[in-house]
Amino acid sequence: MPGTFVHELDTPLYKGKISVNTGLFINGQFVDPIDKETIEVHNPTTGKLLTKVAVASAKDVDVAVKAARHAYKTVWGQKVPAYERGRLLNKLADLIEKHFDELTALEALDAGKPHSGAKWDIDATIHNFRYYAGWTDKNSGKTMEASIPIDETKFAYTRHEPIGVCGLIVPWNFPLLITSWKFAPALACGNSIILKPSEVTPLSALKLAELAHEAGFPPGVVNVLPGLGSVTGQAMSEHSGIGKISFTGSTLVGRKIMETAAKTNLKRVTLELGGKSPTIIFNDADLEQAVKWAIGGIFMHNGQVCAAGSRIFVQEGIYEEFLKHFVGASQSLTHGDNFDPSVFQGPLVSKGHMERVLSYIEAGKKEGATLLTGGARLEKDGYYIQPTIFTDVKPDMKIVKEEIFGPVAVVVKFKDEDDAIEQANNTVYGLSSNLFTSDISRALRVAHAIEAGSTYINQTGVPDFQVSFGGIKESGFGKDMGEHALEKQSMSTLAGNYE
Ligand code: TAP
Repeated sequence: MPGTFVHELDTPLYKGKISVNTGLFINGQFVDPIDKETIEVHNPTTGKLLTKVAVASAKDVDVAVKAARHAYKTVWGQKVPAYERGRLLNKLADLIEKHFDELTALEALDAGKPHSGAKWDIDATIHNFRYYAGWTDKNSGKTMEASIPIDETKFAYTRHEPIGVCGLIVPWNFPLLITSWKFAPALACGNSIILKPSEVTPLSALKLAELAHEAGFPPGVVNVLPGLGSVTGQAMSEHSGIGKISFTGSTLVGRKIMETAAKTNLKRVTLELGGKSPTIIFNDADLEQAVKWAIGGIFMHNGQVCAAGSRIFVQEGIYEEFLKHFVGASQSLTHGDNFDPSVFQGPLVSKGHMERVLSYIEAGKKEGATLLTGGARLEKDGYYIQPTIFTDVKPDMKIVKEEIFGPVAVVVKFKDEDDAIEQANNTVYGLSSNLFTSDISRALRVAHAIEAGSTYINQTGVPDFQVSFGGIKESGFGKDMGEHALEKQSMSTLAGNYE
C-alpha cells in the first residue's frame, strides 16, 4: 500500500532528498484508498518507474466530500475570519519557500520540466499564494439604495459568501502552478477543497497537502485525491456535495464535466481548456526579438503549454528571413536531462503523449505539408521529440486545426492586417495570442480584433498572477489568476423598516 516515496538526487542543480507521502489526503491525514488501488508514476527523462501512488475511487471521493462539508460548516467557511484565512495562506507560501529546492526537483523529476522551468513554476506558485492571502479580507459586496417601496430607511446589501466545497481538477503540464491558481483563491474565499492532480504528475500535489497540513489548515479543509480522470474526476463531477468544479485540461474532458454537472446538481463549472494560439509577426517587427519569443512560445516545455503559439503567421516581406532564423534557432536548442543546467528542452511528459504528438507529425506529412525541420523522436532514453516546423499548410489540415500540445509549429504567410486577423481567428479555440510590430496603433487594433482571452504584444504568453487568464470560444470560460478568480457568490439582503 502507499507509503512514502523517498528519492535521493545528486545532480549539479539539486543534491538532497525528496520525500512525498503517496496516500490519499483526507480530513487532515494520509490514508489508504478503500479499494487499495495504486497507479504507477514514471520519470519521463528515463521512462523508469518512480513510485506508485494511491488511486481514489468514487467511495473515497464521497468520504472526502463529507469531510470537506463538515469542515466547511464547523471550522471554515463563515466560521473563520478572513484575516485568519490570509494568515494560513501566507504560512503555506512560507513553507513552499522553505521547500523550494525540493519542490523544484520534484516537479522536474515528475513532469519532465527543465530545472530552470520548474524553478520558475515554484516561484510563481509562491507569489500566487501571497497574492490571494492579501485578497481574503478585501472581497466584499456592495450597499445599494432600495427604491421599492419608496422609503428612505430601506437599503440593500450584497455579501460574497463561499460556495462550500470546490473540486479542483488539474492537468500535468504545470502541476503545482496551475494547482495554485485554483487552490489559493478557493481557500481565500472560504471554500473547502478537493484537489485531483493528473494521474501522470501527482507528486507535487501530495507534497502540497503535507505543507497545507503543517501550515495549520483545519482537517477537512484541504483534501487531495490522486486518481484517474475517468474514475476520481468523474466521481467529483457527479457528486452533489460539491458546489463547483474548477477545471483545467482538454476541451474534450471540459465538455464531459459540464455535461455531468448539468445532469447532476448543476454545480458551477469553470473551464480552462485547450488552445491553438496564433503568433502574428508583421514586417515592421524587431526580427531578432520576434524569432527569440516565437521559439520560446512554441518550444518552451516542448509546446506542452495551453497558450503555446503553435500557429505562426508571418507577413510576406519578412517571411523567408524569419523562417531562416526560426529554423536555425530551433535546431540549436539543447535537449536532455532536466538537471543539466545547459538543457532547454526536457522530455515530453509520458510515452502515450509522445506517441500522440508523433502521430500528428505523421498526419502533417501525409496531408502534404512541408516538413522543414525535426519530425522524429530523438535517439535517447526518455520521451524526446525534435522541435518540428511545417510550412505549406492548409487551414483544414489536422496539424493546423487541432491542438497538438507538442513541439510542433506551423508557419503561414499573410498579406496584410485583415488577412492576419482572419487567419488567426480561423479556429474554434480562443485562449491566447501574440503579436509583434513596432506600430503601437496597429498592435492595439489587432489585439482587440483577435478572438482570444489574452493577447501579448512583442512577447509570447507569460501569465502573471495579478492578471486574469482564461479563454473564449472552445477554450472555455471563467478566469484563473487576478481578481476575477475570486468567484463571487453574491447574496443580497434587503434591510429597513417593517412597513
Ligand atoms: P485532460 O486529459 O483533459 O486532463 C485534465 C485533468 O482532467 C486530469 O486531472 C485528468 O485526469 C482529468 N480528467 C480526465 N478525464 C476526466 C473526466 N471524465 N472527468 C473529470 N476529470 C477528468 O488534459 P491533460 O492531458 O492533462 O492536459 C492537457 C490539456 O490541458 C491541453 O488541452 C491543454 O491545452 C489544457 N490546458 C489548458 C490550460 C488553460 S489555462 N487553459 C492550462 C494547461 C493545460 P487524468 O490525468 O487521470 O486523465
